[in-house]
Amino acid sequence: MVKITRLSVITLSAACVPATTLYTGGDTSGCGKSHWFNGITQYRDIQSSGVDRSYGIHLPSNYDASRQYPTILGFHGSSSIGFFFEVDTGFDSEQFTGDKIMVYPNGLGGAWAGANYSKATVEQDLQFVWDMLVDLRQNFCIDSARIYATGLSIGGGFVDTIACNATVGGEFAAFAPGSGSFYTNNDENYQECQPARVPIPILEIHGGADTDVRYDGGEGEGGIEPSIPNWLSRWADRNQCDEQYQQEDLFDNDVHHLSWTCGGQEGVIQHYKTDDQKHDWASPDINFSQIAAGDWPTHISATTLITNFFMRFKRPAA
Ligand SMILES: *[C@@H]1O[C@H](CO)[C@@H](O)[C@H](O)[C@H]1NC(C)=O
Ligand SMILES: *[C@@H]1O[C@H](CO)[C@@H](O)[C@H](O)[C@H]1NC(C)=O
Ligand SMILES: CC(=O)N[C@H]1CO[C@H](CO)[C@@H](O)[C@@H]1O
Repeated sequence: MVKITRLSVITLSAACVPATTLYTGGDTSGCGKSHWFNGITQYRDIQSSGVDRSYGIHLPSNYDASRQYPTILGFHGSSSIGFFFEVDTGFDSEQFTGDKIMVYPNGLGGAWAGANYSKATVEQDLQFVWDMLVDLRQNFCIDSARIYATGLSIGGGFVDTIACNATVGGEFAAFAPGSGSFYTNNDENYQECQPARVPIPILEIHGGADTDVRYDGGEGEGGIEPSIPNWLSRWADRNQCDEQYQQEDLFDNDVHHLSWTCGGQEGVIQHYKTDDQKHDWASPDINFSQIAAGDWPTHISATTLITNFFMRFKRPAA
């Protein structure tokens, strides 16, 4: 918190100086390189931990190689690929990312590390994220203060795994799992999760009717999962948030929005519980993840909420 000692001087300058100094350390060697087929997803192959990996990248249709763009990585659910996450979420549409770079990594064996069925180890997948960030910065014009991660199901769980690793997670400004299955960092006293800084902005959206990754936790397909309230309270502890969160009940009490104030900053941790939603991506327009889960559209759009959440946060300088 800024302690105001000389009111007249400080209030004048406060209006034009950002509250925190932003990170400017990211490699910008990819700026100035032009690309073909902007506005259409392209695929890139990289080697990571000696294995062939790939990801899709969607540039704005009017991509300007001299402008640094916010960049969102979207991690798909299990038995899937980046393409399906792209279609289910609609992140590529102009209203969400007309002015951003979208990245859709592909997991080994259609999944991400953390579950007992995962093909990659946590170390391998974290290394892949690191190597992908290097490749992105060397080839595209990335704003390193505005890199974000979202994901669905095990992809959401892996977003949490990234957030808990100081080195790799430290590269990101904010995180947002959807219907996350949180298989990692569930050690007894929760000491394994070591985020890069306090606070780490994080938003989770979860269906109360999710029978795959149950709101109350327990045995999941790939291991034991914490209850969502437990997972949230752990992040509230790590982020040194006020104990009491704000809750608003929306849409005739079908949707519950929880918000934590951390270090005086409102809404650093946020959560939406949609009572009727099953295991899928929350959206008012039906998508394939809802059809696969035998579900219907819901009141809220995870894509809108997550995009708006991300845009509030930038990575501070170390
Ligand atoms: C983060 O992940 C990398 C890659 O797996 C690993 O080498 C490193 O030890 C991890 N760092 C921390 C602080 O856990
Ligand atoms: C993975 O964990 C779940 C939940 O504990 C269990 O039901 C399943 O049998 C395990 N699968 C494997 C391959 O170990
Ligand atoms: C297949 C399909 O209709 N997908 C939709 C799922 O929801 C997103 C976001 O609301 C839409 O953009 C997709 O078109």
